[in-house]
Amino acid sequence: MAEPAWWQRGIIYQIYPRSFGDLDGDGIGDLAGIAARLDHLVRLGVDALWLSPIYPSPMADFGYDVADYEGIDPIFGTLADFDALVAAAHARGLRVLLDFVPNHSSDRHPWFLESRTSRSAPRRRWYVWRDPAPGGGPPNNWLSHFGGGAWAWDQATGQYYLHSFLKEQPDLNWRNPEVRRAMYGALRFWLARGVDGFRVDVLWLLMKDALFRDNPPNPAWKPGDREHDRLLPLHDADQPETLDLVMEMRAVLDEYPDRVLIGEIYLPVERLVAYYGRDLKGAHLPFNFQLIGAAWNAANIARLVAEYEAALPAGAWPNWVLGNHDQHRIATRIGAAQARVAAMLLLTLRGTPTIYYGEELGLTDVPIPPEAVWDPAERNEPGLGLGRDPERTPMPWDGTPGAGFTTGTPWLPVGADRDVLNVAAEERDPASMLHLYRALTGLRRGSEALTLGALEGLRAEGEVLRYVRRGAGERLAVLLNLGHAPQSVAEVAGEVLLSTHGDRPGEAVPGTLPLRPAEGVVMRLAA
Ligand code: TEU
Repeated sequence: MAEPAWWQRGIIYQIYPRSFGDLDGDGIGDLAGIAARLDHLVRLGVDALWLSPIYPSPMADFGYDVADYEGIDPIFGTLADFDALVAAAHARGLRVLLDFVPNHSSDRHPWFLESRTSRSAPRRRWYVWRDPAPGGGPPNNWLSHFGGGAWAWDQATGQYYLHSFLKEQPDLNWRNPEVRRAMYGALRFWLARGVDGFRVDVLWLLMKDALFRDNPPNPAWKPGDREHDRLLPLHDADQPETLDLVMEMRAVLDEYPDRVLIGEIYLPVERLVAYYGRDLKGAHLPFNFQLIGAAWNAANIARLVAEYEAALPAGAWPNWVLGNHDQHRIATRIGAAQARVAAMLLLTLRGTPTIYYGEELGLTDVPIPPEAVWDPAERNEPGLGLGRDPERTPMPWDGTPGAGFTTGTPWLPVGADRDVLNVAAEERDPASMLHLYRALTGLRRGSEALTLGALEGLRAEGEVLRYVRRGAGERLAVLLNLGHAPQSVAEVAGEVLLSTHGDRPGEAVPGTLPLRPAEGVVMRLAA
Protein backbone atom coordinates (compact mmCIF):
# COMPACT_ATOMS: atom_id res chain seq x y z
CA MET A 1 0.00 0.00 0.00
CA ALA A 2 1.20 3.50 -0.78
CA GLU A 3 2.27 5.66 2.16
CA PRO A 4 -0.94 7.24 3.52
CA ALA A 5 -1.48 10.89 2.64
CA TRP A 6 -1.40 13.55 5.36
CA TRP A 7 -5.14 14.05 5.06
CA GLN A 8 -5.76 10.37 5.77
CA ARG A 9 -3.93 10.50 9.09
CA GLY A 10 -4.94 14.09 9.71
CA ILE A 11 -7.69 16.00 11.50
CA ILE A 12 -9.32 19.01 9.83
CA TYR A 13 -10.58 22.07 11.71
CA GLN A 14 -13.09 24.46 10.15
CA ILE A 15 -12.81 28.17 10.92
CA TYR A 16 -15.59 30.64 10.19
CA PRO A 17 -13.32 33.66 9.64
CA ARG A 18 -15.84 36.29 10.76
CA SER A 19 -16.00 34.66 14.18
CA PHE A 20 -12.57 33.36 15.17
CA GLY A 21 -10.37 36.29 16.12
CA ASP A 22 -10.72 40.03 15.49
CA LEU A 23 -7.44 41.88 15.72
CA ASP A 24 -8.49 45.26 14.30
CA GLY A 25 -11.43 45.71 16.67
CA ASP A 26 -14.22 46.14 14.09
CA GLY A 27 -16.17 43.28 15.64
CA ILE A 28 -15.56 40.97 12.66
CA GLY A 29 -12.83 38.34 12.64
CA ASP A 30 -9.83 38.70 10.35
CA LEU A 31 -6.82 36.78 9.04
CA ALA A 32 -4.44 38.35 11.54
CA GLY A 33 -6.84 37.25 14.26
CA ILE A 34 -6.60 33.68 13.00
CA ALA A 35 -2.80 33.84 12.77
CA ALA A 36 -2.68 34.99 16.40
CA ARG A 37 -4.54 31.85 17.50
CA LEU A 38 -2.68 29.13 15.63
CA ASP A 39 -1.14 27.78 18.81
CA HIS A 40 -4.62 26.86 20.01
CA LEU A 41 -4.92 24.61 16.95
CA VAL A 42 -1.52 23.06 17.54
CA ARG A 43 -2.41 22.27 21.17
CA LEU A 44 -5.78 20.93 20.06
CA GLY A 45 -3.90 18.47 17.88
CA VAL A 46 -5.36 19.17 14.45
CA ASP A 47 -3.49 19.03 11.15
CA ALA A 48 -5.26 21.43 8.83
CA LEU A 49 -7.46 24.47 9.01
CA TRP A 50 -10.19 25.10 6.47
CA LEU A 51 -11.25 28.70 6.14
CA SER A 52 -14.78 29.53 5.03
CA PRO A 53 -14.57 32.12 2.19
CA ILE A 54 -12.23 35.10 2.61
CA TYR A 55 -12.46 36.49 -0.95
CA PRO A 56 -13.71 39.98 -1.81
CA SER A 57 -17.47 39.86 -1.41
CA PRO A 58 -20.48 42.11 -0.85
CA MET A 59 -21.27 39.57 1.94
CA ALA A 60 -24.87 38.97 0.90
CA ASP A 61 -24.16 35.37 1.99
CA PHE A 62 -21.05 36.12 4.07
CA GLY A 63 -18.45 35.38 1.46
CA TYR A 64 -20.32 32.63 -0.39
CA ASP A 65 -20.96 35.39 -2.92
CA VAL A 66 -17.52 35.95 -4.42
CA ALA A 67 -16.70 39.14 -6.33
CA ASP A 68 -13.07 38.21 -7.06
CA TYR A 69 -11.76 34.65 -6.92
CA GLU A 70 -8.15 35.81 -6.61
CA GLY A 71 -8.19 38.30 -3.77
CA ILE A 72 -8.87 38.83 -0.07
CA ASP A 73 -11.75 40.90 1.24
CA PRO A 74 -10.44 44.01 3.07
CA ILE A 75 -12.59 43.09 6.06
CA PHE A 76 -10.34 40.04 6.51
CA GLY A 77 -7.04 41.68 5.50
CA THR A 78 -4.76 41.60 2.48
CA LEU A 79 -3.00 39.05 0.33
CA ALA A 80 0.11 39.80 2.41
CA ASP A 81 -1.85 38.88 5.56
CA PHE A 82 -2.93 35.70 3.83
CA ASP A 83 0.63 34.78 2.85
CA ALA A 84 1.71 35.48 6.42
CA LEU A 85 -1.04 33.22 7.75
CA VAL A 86 -0.04 30.39 5.42
CA ALA A 87 3.61 30.79 6.37
CA ALA A 88 2.81 30.84 10.10
CA ALA A 89 0.58 27.79 9.75
CA HIS A 90 3.13 25.85 7.71
CA ALA A 91 5.85 26.74 10.21
CA ARG A 92 3.74 24.94 12.84
CA GLY A 93 3.03 21.95 10.62
CA LEU A 94 -0.54 23.05 9.94
CA ARG A 95 -1.98 22.88 6.43
CA VAL A 96 -4.32 25.53 5.08
CA LEU A 97 -7.45 24.72 3.06
CA LEU A 98 -9.63 27.28 1.34
CA ASP A 99 -13.30 27.23 0.56
CA PHE A 100 -13.85 27.33 -3.21
CA VAL A 101 -17.26 28.58 -4.33
CA PRO A 102 -17.68 27.61 -7.99
CA ASN A 103 -21.45 27.23 -8.41
CA HIS A 104 -22.18 30.94 -8.29
CA SER A 105 -20.40 34.27 -8.06
CA SER A 106 -21.62 37.52 -6.58
CA ASP A 107 -23.91 39.59 -8.80
CA ARG A 108 -21.20 42.27 -8.38
CA HIS A 109 -18.50 40.10 -9.91
CA PRO A 110 -17.19 41.88 -13.05
CA TRP A 111 -18.09 38.72 -15.02
CA PHE A 112 -21.76 39.03 -14.10
CA LEU A 113 -21.81 42.81 -14.52
CA GLU A 114 -20.59 42.24 -18.06
CA SER A 115 -22.87 39.25 -18.65
CA ARG A 116 -25.97 41.28 -17.89
CA THR A 117 -25.13 44.20 -20.17
CA SER A 118 -26.73 42.61 -23.25
CA ARG A 119 -27.76 39.32 -24.81
CA SER A 120 -24.69 39.47 -27.01
CA ALA A 121 -22.19 40.37 -24.29
CA PRO A 122 -19.01 38.27 -24.60
CA ARG A 123 -19.60 36.85 -21.12
CA ARG A 124 -23.39 36.38 -21.55
CA ARG A 125 -22.93 32.61 -21.62
CA TRP A 126 -20.83 32.60 -18.45
CA TYR A 127 -24.10 32.56 -16.50
CA VAL A 128 -27.40 30.72 -16.99
CA TRP A 129 -29.78 33.00 -18.92
CA ARG A 130 -33.14 31.76 -20.21
CA ASP A 131 -36.18 33.17 -21.92
CA PRO A 132 -39.47 33.25 -20.01
CA ALA A 133 -41.73 30.20 -20.22
CA PRO A 134 -43.98 30.23 -23.32
CA GLY A 135 -46.93 31.60 -21.31
CA GLY A 136 -44.68 34.05 -19.46
CA GLY A 137 -43.05 33.70 -16.04
CA PRO A 138 -39.89 31.83 -15.01
CA PRO A 139 -38.46 29.16 -17.36
CA ASN A 140 -39.22 26.31 -14.91
CA ASN A 141 -40.17 25.53 -11.31
CA TRP A 142 -36.68 25.25 -9.80
CA LEU A 143 -36.35 26.65 -6.29
CA SER A 144 -33.70 28.66 -4.50
CA HIS A 145 -32.19 26.99 -1.42
CA PHE A 146 -32.90 30.25 0.35
CA GLY A 147 -36.62 30.36 -0.40
CA GLY A 148 -38.70 31.29 -3.42
CA GLY A 149 -37.97 30.59 -7.06
CA ALA A 150 -34.48 30.16 -8.50
CA TRP A 151 -34.98 32.60 -11.40
CA ALA A 152 -34.56 36.38 -11.33
CA TRP A 153 -36.01 38.56 -14.06
CA ASP A 154 -33.68 40.99 -15.77
CA GLN A 155 -35.76 43.81 -17.22
CA ALA A 156 -32.95 45.30 -19.28
CA THR A 157 -32.28 42.20 -21.40
CA GLY A 158 -35.68 40.50 -21.10
CA GLN A 159 -34.39 37.18 -19.76
CA TYR A 160 -34.19 35.35 -16.46
CA TYR A 161 -30.96 34.27 -14.77
CA LEU A 162 -30.62 31.26 -12.51
CA HIS A 163 -29.71 31.65 -8.84
CA SER A 164 -29.74 28.43 -6.80
CA PHE A 165 -29.19 30.57 -3.70
CA LEU A 166 -29.76 34.35 -3.35
CA LYS A 167 -30.50 36.48 -6.40
CA GLU A 168 -27.18 38.14 -5.49
CA GLN A 169 -25.56 34.74 -6.24
CA PRO A 170 -26.10 34.05 -9.98
CA ASP A 171 -25.15 30.50 -11.02
CA LEU A 172 -22.14 30.22 -13.29
CA ASN A 173 -22.56 28.17 -16.46
CA TRP A 174 -20.21 25.21 -15.99
CA ARG A 175 -21.09 23.89 -19.44
CA ASN A 176 -19.05 26.78 -20.81
CA PRO A 177 -15.35 25.81 -21.19
CA GLU A 178 -14.31 29.45 -20.69
CA VAL A 179 -15.86 29.38 -17.22
CA ARG A 180 -14.02 26.19 -16.41
CA ARG A 181 -10.71 27.64 -17.57
CA ALA A 182 -11.16 30.79 -15.50
CA MET A 183 -12.14 28.85 -12.39
CA TYR A 184 -9.26 26.38 -12.71
CA GLY A 185 -7.01 29.42 -13.07
CA ALA A 186 -8.29 30.62 -9.70
CA LEU A 187 -7.52 27.22 -8.17
CA ARG A 188 -3.98 27.40 -9.51
CA PHE A 189 -3.59 30.96 -8.20
CA TRP A 190 -4.07 29.69 -4.63
CA LEU A 191 -2.29 26.37 -5.09
CA ALA A 192 0.79 28.23 -6.28
CA ARG A 193 0.59 30.38 -3.12
CA GLY A 194 0.90 27.23 -1.03
CA VAL A 195 -2.72 26.41 -0.27
CA ASP A 196 -2.94 22.72 0.62
CA GLY A 197 -6.37 22.05 -0.80
CA PHE A 198 -9.99 23.09 -1.11
CA ARG A 199 -13.39 22.41 0.32
CA VAL A 200 -15.60 22.91 -2.72
CA ASP A 201 -18.96 24.53 -2.03
CA VAL A 202 -22.10 22.70 -3.25
CA LEU A 203 -20.08 20.41 -5.47
CA TRP A 204 -23.15 18.32 -6.30
CA LEU A 205 -25.03 21.30 -7.72
CA LEU A 206 -22.58 22.49 -10.40
CA MET A 207 -24.33 20.95 -13.39
CA LYS A 208 -27.97 21.38 -14.34
CA ASP A 209 -30.23 19.52 -16.73
CA ALA A 210 -29.45 20.66 -20.28
CA LEU A 211 -33.21 20.70 -21.04
CA PHE A 212 -34.15 22.65 -17.89
CA ARG A 213 -37.01 20.30 -17.07
CA ASP A 214 -39.34 20.93 -14.10
CA ASN A 215 -38.61 19.18 -10.79
CA PRO A 216 -41.33 16.87 -9.37
CA PRO A 217 -42.79 17.56 -5.88
CA ASN A 218 -41.07 16.00 -2.85
CA PRO A 219 -43.54 14.06 -0.65
CA ALA A 220 -41.06 14.06 2.27
CA TRP A 221 -40.91 17.85 2.63
CA LYS A 222 -42.35 19.71 5.68
CA PRO A 223 -42.20 23.47 6.48
CA GLY A 224 -38.97 24.44 8.28
CA ASP A 225 -37.30 21.28 7.00
CA ARG A 226 -33.50 21.61 6.67
CA GLU A 227 -33.24 18.05 5.37
CA HIS A 228 -35.49 18.13 2.33
CA ASP A 229 -36.41 20.52 -0.43
CA ARG A 230 -40.00 21.21 -1.44
CA LEU A 231 -39.31 19.71 -4.85
CA LEU A 232 -37.18 16.66 -5.58
CA PRO A 233 -33.94 18.10 -6.95
CA LEU A 234 -33.97 15.76 -9.92
CA HIS A 235 -32.89 18.18 -12.64
CA ASP A 236 -30.91 20.89 -10.83
CA ALA A 237 -28.53 18.67 -8.83
CA ASP A 238 -26.27 15.62 -9.09
CA GLN A 239 -26.26 15.33 -12.89
CA PRO A 240 -24.17 12.61 -14.57
CA GLU A 241 -21.87 15.29 -16.08
CA THR A 242 -20.94 16.64 -12.66
CA LEU A 243 -18.48 13.82 -12.15
CA ASP A 244 -16.40 14.89 -15.14
CA LEU A 245 -16.05 18.33 -13.59
CA VAL A 246 -14.98 16.90 -10.27
CA MET A 247 -12.34 14.85 -12.03
CA GLU A 248 -11.13 17.92 -13.94
CA MET A 249 -10.78 19.83 -10.67
CA ARG A 250 -8.91 16.94 -9.14
CA ALA A 251 -6.52 16.92 -12.11
CA VAL A 252 -5.74 20.59 -11.44
CA LEU A 253 -4.91 19.79 -7.81
CA ASP A 254 -2.78 16.85 -8.90
CA GLU A 255 -0.48 19.27 -10.74
CA TYR A 256 0.78 20.10 -7.23
CA PRO A 257 2.03 17.60 -4.65
CA ASP A 258 0.02 16.57 -1.57
CA ARG A 259 -3.12 18.64 -2.15
CA VAL A 260 -6.57 17.54 -1.01
CA LEU A 261 -9.95 17.97 -2.70
CA ILE A 262 -12.96 17.93 -0.38
CA GLY A 263 -16.51 18.25 -1.65
CA GLU A 264 -19.55 19.61 0.13
CA ILE A 265 -22.20 17.10 -0.93
CA TYR A 266 -25.59 16.61 0.67
CA LEU A 267 -26.70 13.35 -0.95
CA PRO A 268 -27.70 9.88 0.24
CA VAL A 269 -24.68 7.63 0.77
CA GLU A 270 -25.18 5.59 -2.40
CA ARG A 271 -24.94 8.77 -4.52
CA LEU A 272 -22.34 10.47 -2.32
CA VAL A 273 -19.71 7.81 -2.92
CA ALA A 274 -19.86 8.38 -6.69
CA TYR A 275 -17.94 11.61 -6.02
CA TYR A 276 -14.77 9.68 -5.25
CA GLY A 277 -14.73 9.50 -9.04
CA ARG A 278 -13.85 6.77 -11.49
CA ASP A 279 -10.69 5.02 -10.25
CA LEU A 280 -10.80 7.33 -7.21
CA LYS A 281 -9.82 10.27 -9.42
CA GLY A 282 -12.52 12.56 -8.06
CA ALA A 283 -12.81 14.13 -4.61
CA HIS A 284 -10.42 12.69 -2.03
CA LEU A 285 -13.04 13.34 0.62
CA PRO A 286 -16.68 13.78 -0.39
CA PHE A 287 -17.91 15.17 2.93
CA ASN A 288 -19.90 12.57 4.83
CA PHE A 289 -22.72 14.37 6.66
CA GLN A 290 -24.55 11.22 7.83
CA LEU A 291 -24.07 12.12 11.52
CA ILE A 292 -25.77 15.47 10.99
CA GLY A 293 -29.47 15.14 11.59
CA ALA A 294 -29.17 11.46 12.50
CA ALA A 295 -31.35 10.16 15.34
CA TRP A 296 -28.92 9.79 18.25
CA ASN A 297 -29.33 6.21 19.34
CA ALA A 298 -26.93 3.28 19.18
CA ALA A 299 -28.91 1.22 16.68
CA ASN A 300 -29.22 4.09 14.22
CA ILE A 301 -25.59 5.18 14.46
CA ALA A 302 -24.38 1.58 14.10
CA ARG A 303 -26.55 1.21 11.02
CA LEU A 304 -25.35 4.39 9.33
CA VAL A 305 -21.68 3.66 10.04
CA ALA A 306 -22.12 0.16 8.61
CA GLU A 307 -23.97 1.41 5.53
CA TYR A 308 -21.34 4.06 4.84
CA GLU A 309 -18.45 1.62 5.27
CA ALA A 310 -20.20 -0.87 2.99
CA ALA A 311 -20.89 1.75 0.32
CA LEU A 312 -17.26 2.97 0.06
CA PRO A 313 -15.57 2.00 -3.20
CA ALA A 314 -12.44 -0.13 -2.79
CA GLY A 315 -9.59 2.06 -1.58
CA ALA A 316 -11.77 5.12 -0.91
CA TRP A 317 -10.91 6.92 2.32
CA PRO A 318 -13.81 7.66 4.70
CA ASN A 319 -14.46 10.89 6.61
CA TRP A 320 -16.83 12.10 9.34
CA VAL A 321 -18.35 15.45 10.23
CA LEU A 322 -20.47 16.43 13.28
CA GLY A 323 -21.31 19.98 12.29
CA ASN A 324 -20.52 23.03 10.22
CA HIS A 325 -21.55 26.66 9.71
CA ASP A 326 -24.90 25.62 8.20
CA GLN A 327 -26.03 23.25 10.96
CA HIS A 328 -27.22 23.52 14.54
CA ARG A 329 -24.30 22.81 16.84
CA ILE A 330 -23.92 19.23 18.00
CA ALA A 331 -24.28 20.15 21.71
CA THR A 332 -27.60 21.80 20.87
CA ARG A 333 -28.75 18.82 18.83
CA ILE A 334 -27.98 16.08 21.35
CA GLY A 335 -27.12 17.86 24.63
CA ALA A 336 -23.86 18.64 26.42
CA ALA A 337 -23.32 15.16 27.88
CA GLN A 338 -23.85 13.30 24.60
CA ALA A 339 -21.71 15.86 22.75
CA ARG A 340 -18.76 14.38 24.65
CA VAL A 341 -19.73 10.90 23.43
CA ALA A 342 -20.04 12.31 19.91
CA ALA A 343 -16.53 13.75 20.18
CA MET A 344 -15.20 10.29 21.06
CA LEU A 345 -17.15 8.80 18.16
CA LEU A 346 -15.82 11.39 15.68
CA LEU A 347 -12.20 10.87 16.73
CA THR A 348 -12.27 7.06 16.89
CA LEU A 349 -14.19 6.20 13.73
CA ARG A 350 -12.27 5.14 10.64
CA GLY A 351 -11.69 8.17 8.43
CA THR A 352 -10.68 11.81 8.50
CA PRO A 353 -12.55 13.82 11.16
CA THR A 354 -13.52 17.45 10.62
CA ILE A 355 -14.06 19.58 13.74
CA TYR A 356 -16.13 22.78 13.52
CA TYR A 357 -14.62 25.61 15.57
CA GLY A 358 -16.10 25.76 19.05
CA GLU A 359 -17.06 22.09 19.13
CA GLU A 360 -13.90 21.58 21.18
CA LEU A 361 -15.44 23.88 23.83
CA GLY A 362 -18.88 22.28 23.74
CA LEU A 363 -20.45 25.46 22.36
CA THR A 364 -24.19 25.50 21.78
CA ASP A 365 -26.29 27.57 19.37
CA VAL A 366 -26.66 31.13 20.60
CA PRO A 367 -30.20 32.52 20.37
CA ILE A 368 -30.27 35.58 18.10
CA PRO A 369 -32.95 38.22 18.76
CA PRO A 370 -34.95 39.03 15.58
CA GLU A 371 -33.44 42.52 15.26
CA ALA A 372 -29.91 41.07 15.32
CA VAL A 373 -30.40 38.47 12.57
CA TRP A 374 -27.89 38.60 9.70
CA ASP A 375 -28.36 35.36 7.80
CA PRO A 376 -30.45 35.79 4.63
CA ALA A 377 -31.75 32.23 5.08
CA GLU A 378 -33.59 33.54 8.16
CA ARG A 379 -34.42 37.00 6.83
CA ASN A 380 -36.05 35.57 3.69
CA GLU A 381 -38.26 33.13 5.57
CA PRO A 382 -38.46 34.30 9.20
CA GLY A 383 -39.72 31.98 11.91
CA LEU A 384 -38.94 28.72 10.10
CA GLY A 385 -35.73 28.19 12.05
CA LEU A 386 -33.59 28.31 8.90
CA GLY A 387 -31.19 30.96 10.25
CA ARG A 388 -27.57 29.92 10.65
CA ASP A 389 -26.35 32.81 12.82
CA PRO A 390 -26.79 30.79 16.07
CA GLU A 391 -24.00 28.38 15.07
CA ARG A 392 -21.69 31.15 13.75
CA THR A 393 -21.17 33.20 16.93
CA PRO A 394 -17.73 34.42 18.05
CA MET A 395 -15.22 31.97 19.47
CA PRO A 396 -14.99 32.62 23.22
CA TRP A 397 -11.33 32.78 24.22
CA ASP A 398 -11.93 34.13 27.73
CA GLY A 399 -14.71 35.41 29.98
CA THR A 400 -14.38 39.14 29.22
CA PRO A 401 -17.27 40.99 27.52
CA GLY A 402 -15.63 40.70 24.08
CA ALA A 403 -14.69 37.09 24.95
CA GLY A 404 -11.10 37.79 23.88
CA PHE A 405 -12.53 37.72 20.36
CA THR A 406 -12.75 41.47 19.90
CA THR A 407 -12.16 44.76 21.69
CA GLY A 408 -15.15 46.14 19.75
CA THR A 409 -18.75 45.02 19.49
CA PRO A 410 -18.94 41.48 18.08
CA TRP A 411 -20.99 41.20 14.87
CA LEU A 412 -23.03 38.41 16.49
CA PRO A 413 -23.56 38.05 20.24
CA VAL A 414 -21.23 35.82 22.23
CA GLY A 415 -23.00 33.01 24.10
CA ALA A 416 -24.31 33.84 27.58
CA ASP A 417 -22.38 30.81 28.86
CA ARG A 418 -19.02 32.34 27.87
CA ASP A 419 -18.01 32.53 31.59
CA VAL A 420 -17.75 28.73 31.62
CA LEU A 421 -17.37 27.77 27.97
CA ASN A 422 -14.24 29.59 26.89
CA VAL A 423 -10.72 28.50 26.08
CA ALA A 424 -9.07 30.02 29.18
CA ALA A 425 -11.61 28.59 31.64
CA GLU A 426 -11.57 25.16 30.01
CA GLU A 427 -7.78 25.21 30.03
CA ARG A 428 -7.94 25.38 33.84
CA ASP A 429 -10.56 22.63 34.17
CA PRO A 430 -9.24 19.11 33.57
CA ALA A 431 -12.84 17.87 33.17
CA SER A 432 -13.59 20.31 30.34
CA MET A 433 -14.54 19.47 26.77
CA LEU A 434 -11.29 21.11 25.64
CA HIS A 435 -9.24 18.62 27.67
CA LEU A 436 -11.34 15.76 26.35
CA TYR A 437 -10.75 16.88 22.75
CA ARG A 438 -7.01 17.15 23.34
CA ALA A 439 -6.93 13.72 24.95
CA LEU A 440 -8.85 12.26 21.99
CA THR A 441 -6.67 13.83 19.31
CA GLY A 442 -3.59 12.80 21.29
CA LEU A 443 -4.80 9.22 21.53
CA ARG A 444 -5.67 9.16 17.83
CA ARG A 445 -2.37 10.68 16.72
CA GLY A 446 -0.40 8.16 18.77
CA SER A 447 -2.28 5.13 17.53
CA GLU A 448 -1.95 3.40 14.16
CA ALA A 449 -5.11 1.47 15.05
CA LEU A 450 -7.15 4.67 15.37
CA THR A 451 -5.66 6.56 12.43
CA LEU A 452 -5.27 3.85 9.83
CA GLY A 453 -6.56 0.63 11.37
CA ALA A 454 -9.53 -1.49 10.43
CA LEU A 455 -12.97 -1.07 11.97
CA GLU A 456 -14.41 -4.33 13.24
CA GLY A 457 -17.16 -5.77 15.40
CA LEU A 458 -19.43 -2.77 14.94
CA ARG A 459 -22.75 -3.28 16.72
CA ALA A 460 -25.37 -1.77 18.98
CA GLU A 461 -26.18 -3.52 22.25
CA GLY A 462 -29.15 -1.67 23.67
CA GLU A 463 -27.97 1.92 24.03
CA VAL A 464 -24.29 0.97 23.73
CA LEU A 465 -22.49 1.44 20.43
CA ARG A 466 -19.33 -0.63 20.22
CA TYR A 467 -16.56 -1.31 17.75
CA VAL A 468 -12.93 -2.30 17.60
CA ARG A 469 -10.10 -0.53 15.79
CA ARG A 470 -7.27 -2.87 14.89
CA GLY A 471 -3.82 -2.05 13.58
CA ALA A 472 -0.15 -2.92 13.98
CA GLY A 473 -0.53 -5.53 16.71
CA GLU A 474 -3.01 -3.46 18.70
CA ARG A 475 -6.75 -3.73 19.24
CA LEU A 476 -8.69 -0.85 20.76
CA ALA A 477 -12.32 -1.19 21.77
CA VAL A 478 -14.61 1.84 21.66
CA LEU A 479 -17.68 1.58 23.90
CA LEU A 480 -20.16 4.44 23.80
CA ASN A 481 -23.24 4.77 25.98
CA LEU A 482 -25.65 6.82 23.89
CA GLY A 483 -28.34 6.53 26.51
CA HIS A 484 -29.16 8.08 29.87
CA ALA A 485 -29.00 4.94 32.03
CA PRO A 486 -25.96 3.02 33.31
CA GLN A 487 -24.90 0.07 31.16
CA SER A 488 -22.65 -2.92 31.46
CA VAL A 489 -20.62 -4.14 28.50
CA ALA A 490 -19.52 -7.76 28.28
CA GLU A 491 -16.64 -9.48 26.46
CA VAL A 492 -14.09 -6.78 27.06
CA ALA A 493 -10.85 -7.54 28.86
CA GLY A 494 -7.98 -5.12 28.93
CA GLU A 495 -7.20 -1.64 30.13
CA VAL A 496 -9.02 1.70 29.93
CA LEU A 497 -7.10 4.33 27.96
CA LEU A 498 -9.63 7.15 28.11
CA SER A 499 -13.13 7.86 29.40
CA THR A 500 -15.26 10.83 28.33
CA HIS A 501 -15.55 11.40 32.11
CA GLY A 502 -11.78 11.76 32.32
CA ASP A 503 -11.26 9.58 35.36
CA ARG A 504 -10.45 5.99 34.47
CA PRO A 505 -7.10 5.80 32.65
CA GLY A 506 -5.21 2.66 33.56
CA GLU A 507 -8.27 0.92 35.02
CA ALA A 508 -8.04 -2.83 34.54
CA VAL A 509 -11.11 -4.37 32.93
CA PRO A 510 -11.46 -8.07 33.77
CA GLY A 511 -14.13 -8.88 31.15
CA THR A 512 -17.06 -6.60 31.92
CA LEU A 513 -17.05 -2.82 31.75
CA PRO A 514 -19.60 -0.68 33.58
CA LEU A 515 -20.52 2.53 31.75
CA ARG A 516 -22.16 5.51 33.38
CA PRO A 517 -24.91 7.43 31.52
CA ALA A 518 -23.44 9.19 28.47
CA GLU A 519 -20.02 7.69 29.08
CA GLY A 520 -17.69 6.62 26.32
CA VAL A 521 -14.53 4.59 26.87
CA VAL A 522 -11.59 3.64 24.69
CA MET A 523 -9.85 0.48 25.93
CA ARG A 524 -6.82 -1.49 24.85
CA LEU A 525 -7.94 -5.08 24.55
CA ALA A 526 -5.78 -7.80 26.03
CA ALA A 527 -4.03 -9.80 23.31
O1 TEU B 1 -24.31 25.32 1.59
C1 TEU B 1 -25.09 24.55 0.73
C2 TEU B 1 -26.28 24.03 1.37
O2 TEU B 1 -26.61 22.89 1.25
C3 TEU B 1 -27.09 25.00 2.15
O3 TEU B 1 -28.03 25.48 1.27
C4 TEU B 1 -27.77 24.43 3.30
O4 TEU B 1 -28.77 23.58 2.86
C5 TEU B 1 -28.38 25.58 4.05
O5 TEU B 1 -27.32 26.41 4.45
C6 TEU B 1 -29.12 25.15 5.26
O6 TEU B 1 -29.73 26.29 5.81
C7 TEU B 1 -23.22 25.99 1.05
C8 TEU B 1 -22.54 26.79 2.14
O7 TEU B 1 -22.03 25.90 3.11
C9 TEU B 1 -23.51 27.77 2.69
O8 TEU B 1 -22.99 28.47 3.79
C10 TEU B 1 -23.85 28.72 1.57
O9 TEU B 1 -24.83 29.63 2.00
C11 TEU B 1 -24.37 27.98 0.34
O10 TEU B 1 -23.58 26.85 0.00
C12 TEU B 1 -24.31 28.89 -0.87
O11 TEU B 1 -22.98 29.09 -1.25
